[in-house]
Amino acid sequence: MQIAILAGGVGGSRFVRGVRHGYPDAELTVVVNTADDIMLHGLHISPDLDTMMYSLGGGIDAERGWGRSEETWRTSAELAAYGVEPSWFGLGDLDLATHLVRTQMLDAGYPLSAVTQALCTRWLHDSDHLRLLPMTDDRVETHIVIDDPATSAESGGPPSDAAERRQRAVHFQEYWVKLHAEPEARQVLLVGIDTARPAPGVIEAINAADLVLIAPSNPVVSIGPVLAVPGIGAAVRGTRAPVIGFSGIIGGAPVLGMAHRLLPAIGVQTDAESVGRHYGSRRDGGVLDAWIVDNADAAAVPRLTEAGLAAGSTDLIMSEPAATAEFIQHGVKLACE
Ligand code: GDP
Ligand code: FO1
Ligand code: CA
Repeated sequence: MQIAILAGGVGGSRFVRGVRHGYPDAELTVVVNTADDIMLHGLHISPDLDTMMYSLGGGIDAERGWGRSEETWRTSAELAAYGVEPSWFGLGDLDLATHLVRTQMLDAGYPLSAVTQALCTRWLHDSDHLRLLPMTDDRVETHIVIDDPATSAESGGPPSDAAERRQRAVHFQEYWVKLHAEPEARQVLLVGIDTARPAPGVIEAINAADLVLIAPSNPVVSIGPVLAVPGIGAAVRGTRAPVIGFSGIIGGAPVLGMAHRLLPAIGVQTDAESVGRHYGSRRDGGVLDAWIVDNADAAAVPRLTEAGLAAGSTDLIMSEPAATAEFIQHGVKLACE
């Protein structure tokens, strides 16, 4: 069996570990968001790819959910001592080696997909039957438009009307890590998405899959960019495989992260039903056949069914791979009935 999974970082990797547990013999292809990627200190950093790679390879810091286990921060401290910015993004000493290898290979002309494959040879083995693909080899960056606080400072008070209010776009990492998602997100921009092409193997994996699974990853900044790469959304809409999505929003809030700060900016309420409707039923031009919500959101199931989705509720907490596998199998069964 071949399973294609669309995913982001922390939530995505927990989900993939559940898929691995539930389908030990399947060939898994994980299409990973790269719109969180950022260039810092001349290095190309791919947080979601690295989170996925370290998680599946046993090198993740389990408590943080990102970065390397047994990490140290001496290089970051030295950079700070030189006054080198940005100091708000922590690059661990072990993690830095990954960014150095990636950047060197990219500079030498290898595409990100080939670099990812090379990095993964250390962490994954052929016998894992698990492949990580970046959504694209092209540069795409999520930027968040916020009100520029400098505007009100300059004019000595808050702007009098919306037209006067100046805005600025910050990289998603700046919004999340530096600004802690505190400023209201006015708009989410996927810079570079229009001309991005799916990385080699992505469309083939979706077309050849027996199952396509959409992880409970952030709908705005993880799954959103993957589906927005021209050709990927269409492949998901057109595949012969059932497409099953799992909600990362439980009881009106994300289990972790900042989805509730970003969903309003794309006009979607922070609840499992609204996210399911946002992805939409393939019957009506969306990407889903089935949408699985947590028991806390069971009341939405009849409405989702009416909206053309095979919907069901179950316990969606990814406490350990076995529990995750259980809800994934529940979703697959529901979709295939
Ligand atoms: P990121 O790229 O590191 O932000 O991670 P993802 O985008 O892959 O996943 C983040 C999303 O996973 C958040 O919106 C969370 O609500 C969701 N998530 C995290 N843990 C769980 C869980 O145990 N169950 C469910 N259903 N969703 C979760
Ligand atoms: N998250 C933080 O909150 N602070 C950091 O300093 C930080 C550094 C970092 C370095 C490498 C990496 O792969 C991830 C890192 N993250 C950090 C996590 C990352 O910012 C986000 O959680 C994801 O991009 C959201 O998916
Ligand atoms: Ca991410």
